Amino acid sequence: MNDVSTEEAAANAQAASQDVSGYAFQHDVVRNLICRAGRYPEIASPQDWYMALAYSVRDRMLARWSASMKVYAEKDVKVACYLSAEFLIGPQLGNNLLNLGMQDEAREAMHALGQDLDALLAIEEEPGLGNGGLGRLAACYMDSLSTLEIPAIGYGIHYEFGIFDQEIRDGWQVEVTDKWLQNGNPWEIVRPDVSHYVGFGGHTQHQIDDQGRLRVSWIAARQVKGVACDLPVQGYRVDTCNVLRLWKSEAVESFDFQDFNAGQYYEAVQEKVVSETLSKVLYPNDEPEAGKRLRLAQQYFFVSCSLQDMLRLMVWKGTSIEQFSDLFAAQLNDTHPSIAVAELMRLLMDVHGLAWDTAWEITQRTFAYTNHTLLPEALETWGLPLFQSLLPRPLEIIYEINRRFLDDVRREFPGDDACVARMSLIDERGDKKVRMAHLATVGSHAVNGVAALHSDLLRQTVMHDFAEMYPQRFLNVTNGVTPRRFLMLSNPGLAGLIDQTIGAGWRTDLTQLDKLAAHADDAGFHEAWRAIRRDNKTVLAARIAGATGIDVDPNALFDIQVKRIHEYKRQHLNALYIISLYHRLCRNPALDVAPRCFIFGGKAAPGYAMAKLMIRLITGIAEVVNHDPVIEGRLKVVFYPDFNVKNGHWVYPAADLSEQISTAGKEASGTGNMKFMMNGALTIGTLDGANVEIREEAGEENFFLFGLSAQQVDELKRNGYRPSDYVQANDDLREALAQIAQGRFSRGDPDVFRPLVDNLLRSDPFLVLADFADYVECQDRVSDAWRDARRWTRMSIVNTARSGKFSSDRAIGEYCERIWNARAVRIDLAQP
Ligand code: 26Q
Repeated sequence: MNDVSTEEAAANAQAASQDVSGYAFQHDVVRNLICRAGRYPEIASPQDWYMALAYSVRDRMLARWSASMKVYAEKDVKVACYLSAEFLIGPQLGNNLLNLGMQDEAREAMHALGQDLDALLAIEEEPGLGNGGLGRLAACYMDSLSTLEIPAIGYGIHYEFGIFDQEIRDGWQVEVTDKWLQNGNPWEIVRPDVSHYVGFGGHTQHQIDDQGRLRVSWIAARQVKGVACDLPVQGYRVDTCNVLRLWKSEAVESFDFQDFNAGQYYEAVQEKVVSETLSKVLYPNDEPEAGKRLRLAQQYFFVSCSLQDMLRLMVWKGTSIEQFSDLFAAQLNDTHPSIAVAELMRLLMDVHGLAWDTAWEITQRTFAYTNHTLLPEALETWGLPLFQSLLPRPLEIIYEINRRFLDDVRREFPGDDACVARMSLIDERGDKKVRMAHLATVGSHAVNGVAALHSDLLRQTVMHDFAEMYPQRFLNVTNGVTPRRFLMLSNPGLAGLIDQTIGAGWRTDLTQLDKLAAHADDAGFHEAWRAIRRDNKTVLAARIAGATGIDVDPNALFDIQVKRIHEYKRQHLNALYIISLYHRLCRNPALDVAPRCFIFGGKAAPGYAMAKLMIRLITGIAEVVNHDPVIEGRLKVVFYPDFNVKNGHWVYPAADLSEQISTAGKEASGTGNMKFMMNGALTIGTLDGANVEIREEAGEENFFLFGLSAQQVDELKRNGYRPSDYVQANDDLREALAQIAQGRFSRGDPDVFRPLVDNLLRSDPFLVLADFADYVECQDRVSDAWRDARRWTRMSIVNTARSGKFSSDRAIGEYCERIWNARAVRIDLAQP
């Protein structure tokens, strides 16, 4: 690292950040416009201005980044590495301005240049490098790591195509390719000099070296090069700037060349295409075909690059290899990176020459594993033939880990062969498979679930044997979300009111929001609270009108369910309630119902037919209800297309009611539930995931609870659940299902929803019908509460006041203390 240039950059950045007039910044923007885009102001397009502004902001971060890297290089620090196949980071410009404390300065500078900052913020394409909760969690955690001044690296994949864009045509979801890179990404720095080679296929050779030790070499059939694309992650109002390092795959030239010499030109080109395909596309979850060869290759590719990168940093720092786990903690975000356990063993032994026992100790000390699901169909496994052909050496290592591990199991549970079979890293029933959750668990010193209930169920069910054997290893870290993006950035009105009321201390310690509770009965505060929330609803209403043409009344109760579409999340339970309410009004048009606007958003996996049908059901209900004169606009139903992080910015602050209605025991945590709560929405929900803790914090009187508990769900299923019993017993439910089946919501076509209705009537795996009556009753309690505006506002304030626990800063604090043994390191730009 070159000290002089770092100091110069730091000095310049300091000078610039001290220039409160904003002139220096304005000057930088123009310089970037001219020097990077080759444009002059008079002809610059909004896109040109956006790029120039983004580069100017990036420059500010790079000064902090290099200052951070210099300290990490020189000091004895521990680096937290977050390994994740997904980072759903959302739009960058607004968040970076917020964290740098430059929002006003940037607004003024752009204004002086004749540009509107909001218009520039609006044209930013969001990098959709994740499916949903798990990817967004990784992004929130990166924000908190930097804000808490923890040295950290996020490692992932630089997908060329992220999650698809969703359009609604004729009521159906249509997937459109995500082209987030088409205008270039001003935030990333591509580093061709930071690259690693990753082998695939081929065979292994075993030899005894001159000291009598077994040495294994893997003669790979192909290699792929991974090139680092770095994104700076700026902490909030601190000088720490960490890095998100995403790997892009490239062909290895020398390999092509060899083939070419042999006259195999087309094979060589093919090889190149395959290599570059590796980081091409993010796989949607819930895809039956997603669990295939390319997905495993992606996982190994990014994991191997990341571990090689950590080893390179270690060697560069001059740390001895035995100290690896003192320098790095590595968190496995679900099993997607769990091949890391075998890969670190391979690198330590085959490349760095360590003995098995030493390598294993380092590996276990380095890794920790976060589980995000109990759904058996979502637990990753890979068939042995596929594994063998793609990763022969890692598979050998897995076999050896398993051999030693099963010896331990036999010592722990003597004579219990069934237990050995259950715990084995290899599932031997039917086609043999590698169980990635078992590999991650055995190779880690800590395994955590993502909410208290989830961690308990993990210990009681899928990880029961492991929890018996290693009770100390299992713990809970309840998820959190970043209050920077999801409160300060997206709800500036509310954030300002909170500042005025309790001071700004909550911005760095979210538990201070509880001071708001003292104002929960203050009439003046109520008025201000309501006015801001109404403004937010007006903004969302305008967005809805723009995207769907549907007019909604900001005075209505905004009842919102936004999340990926899945049967276990039960958007169809919500839909059935809307139908029943609609029928009630049709039967008795004079009924006094509180006006409600039901808003849905979320993507269905392209191959998940039932989820797509659930979207069609919602749009079908909207077509009927929104145009029925009997309703007189009292009910509105909206499917807001293309729900993503950016749209979330308008949605969460505008919600009165947050729908968290999954079948108890199925939603590991949920994080949307926390975003809604922070912004003052009340929750209607089951005792599932983090809802349990949300209710504990908010107080049961400020939470609308319904439905079977996880234990009751279990019992009902064990005793033989018969959905038809519930239909028999409930006229409204029968009527609602009959209307769907008759084609009332499918333009008269009775065939459209047949699979959905049949599924509910015959098996209803997620107990929609069993929970229906209680849900309706609970929704009626919601309506009653809403009629009493003072009561509702009080509950809304209390929800925000009690949301402090759900900051990702609290969660990251727990990971640092209980799992990573990582500490804050102060970065001071003024003292390079
Ligand atoms: C697996 C194999 C092949 C292709 C894709 C996948 C895949 C990709 C993403 C499987 C699952 C995911 C994402 C899962 C996810 O988002 N889980 C959610 O994680 C949140 C953060 O902990 C929790 O709050 C949610 O409850 C949980 O559903």
